[in-house]
Amino acid sequence: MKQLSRLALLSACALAFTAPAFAANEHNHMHDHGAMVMPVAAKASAMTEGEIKKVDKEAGKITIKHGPIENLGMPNMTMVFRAKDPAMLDQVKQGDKVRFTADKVNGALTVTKLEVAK
Ligand SMILES: [Cu+2]
Repeated sequence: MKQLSRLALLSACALAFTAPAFAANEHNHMHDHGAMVMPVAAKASAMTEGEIKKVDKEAGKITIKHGPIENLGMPNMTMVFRAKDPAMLDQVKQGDKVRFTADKVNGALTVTKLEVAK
């Protein structure tokens, strides 16, 4: 009996630990497999929500009012990013709500993935 209740407690803990990781990754289908194995890494690459403030195709830059970006340790703010791929700038316009991932590429904060939120 003692053994059994201890086992039940352990599985309850495991469940509590696992559930938020799955919930956080529902947005991020690309990383579903990673989430199974490494929840922490998957969480770091979760997409951030934002709104396009300005698109500068000539400079290859994009201004986004964004929510917290966990992998960069950033709070909400409006800032300029470089676009990893110039084609990204054709996908969006001022006022669009987007989801994106950003990272430091050669020292510059760069949008590495961008999609319009539906
Ligand atoms: Cu920022």
